[in-house]
Amino acid sequence: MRILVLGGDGYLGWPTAIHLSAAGHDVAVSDNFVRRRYDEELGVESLTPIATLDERVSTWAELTGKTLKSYVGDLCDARFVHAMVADFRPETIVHFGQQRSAPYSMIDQAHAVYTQTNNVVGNLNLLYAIADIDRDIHLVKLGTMGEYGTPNIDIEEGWIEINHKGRSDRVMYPKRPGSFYHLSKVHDSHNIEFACRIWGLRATDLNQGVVYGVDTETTKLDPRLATRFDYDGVFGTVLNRMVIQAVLGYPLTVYGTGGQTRGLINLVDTVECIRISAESPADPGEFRVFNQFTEHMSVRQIADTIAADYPGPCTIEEIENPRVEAEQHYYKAAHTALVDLGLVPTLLSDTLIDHLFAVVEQHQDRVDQAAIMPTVRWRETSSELVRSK
Ligand code: NAD
Ligand code: USQ
Repeated sequence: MRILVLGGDGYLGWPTAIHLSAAGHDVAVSDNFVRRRYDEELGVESLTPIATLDERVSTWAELTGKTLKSYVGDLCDARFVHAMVADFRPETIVHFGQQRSAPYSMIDQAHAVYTQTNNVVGNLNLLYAIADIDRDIHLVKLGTMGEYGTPNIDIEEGWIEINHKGRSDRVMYPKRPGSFYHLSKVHDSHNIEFACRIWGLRATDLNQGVVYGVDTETTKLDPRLATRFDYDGVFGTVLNRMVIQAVLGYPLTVYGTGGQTRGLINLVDTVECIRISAESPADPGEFRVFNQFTEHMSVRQIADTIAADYPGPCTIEEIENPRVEAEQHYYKAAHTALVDLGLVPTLLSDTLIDHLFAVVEQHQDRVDQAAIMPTVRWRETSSELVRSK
């Protein structure tokens, strides 16, 4: 199958691209490298050294003989998107190419506007390119579990049957997300569902939980194939951050009381979920939603698990929550669709955490401790109107 991976230079996009290539697909990657520019803007860098996309692609060809075509450009540039899709003629497009940090989107007005423009416009350009060039292309779009928020009822996989005043309907599950980033994904979901309905496009929206982990079978083949690993207060996700904090002897930063519960997924399962979704496409006109996580834990449970596993001293500190979010809430979310299609979950284990400790120990001299504490506060607004490039 011909698969185009957008955001193919990112944390998840790169390992997915080579996972799909290793599985025998004809893969192309696309990116505008803006993620590397956020690092420059914030003065941070990935814990793991990462090669350029050109070096990654040539290393993959050297090791496997497989060629990955690459397209460098901005998804907000409609002409670029159209030309790329017309040139590669993919059967599946996997869309990872967005600004994905909730704190980044909450820095100030300029970052909120940038995030929603980048994400919503890029996705719309893609929908138009698919509609114009080949409506049979299957769009596999990365959404997020955070689209749902933390409702006081069970979370279903994208759709819910509602009975209201004696009548019933199947409607998109109500959304109540917790950041302007998460909201951008809600807007995307609605735009995609609309495109499926009016143009007959086929799409799978993957509402993914928080990803942790640093390598897969393919990235481990050579250090030049390594993917990024973020730990800073803006881009680092909770479990990855806490592993680094443990190794550095830094208290694990639980925001508030830590009762907030999130779906989690290991990087090796992320890349498998994408393969499974691509190989079992949605039907024409279908807007299909899968909840892509394998287990759920509260932030406090994550901290307790890491502290218990760390061989040295490790403390946990509840710090003032910089976000506005429920710290105690009901959480029961369905996540059976991907398992039904064949996913065999890789659950968090001491072995996995120990491996992460070892990776961090290898690169700990690259950590900037000043970048660990959170700096972005949800309640604060700033009138900074232009985002520095
Ligand atoms: P990432 O920032 O590492 O990768 C995203 C890539 O997209 C980057 O390389 C960036 O340069 C590129 N990009 C952004 N805007 C672009 C544009 N306008 N044009 C071209 N390229 C652009 O993020 P990630 O962690 O790999 O996440 C990938 C996707 O998965 C995102 O959509 C994110 O919302 C979703 N997701 C991530 C997680 C997680 O825990 N990392 C969890 C759930 C969902
Ligand atoms: N948290 C802490 N301490 C930390 C970091 C985070 O307690 O040091 C808490 C946060 O307050 C939040 C939870 O951990 O309650 C998750 O935070 P996170 O930064 O790990 O994840 P989040 O901001 O939700 O975003 C990440 C990815 C995003 C993806 C999302 C999946 O950056 O791209 O969409 O996970 S989900 O959370 O399911 O929406």
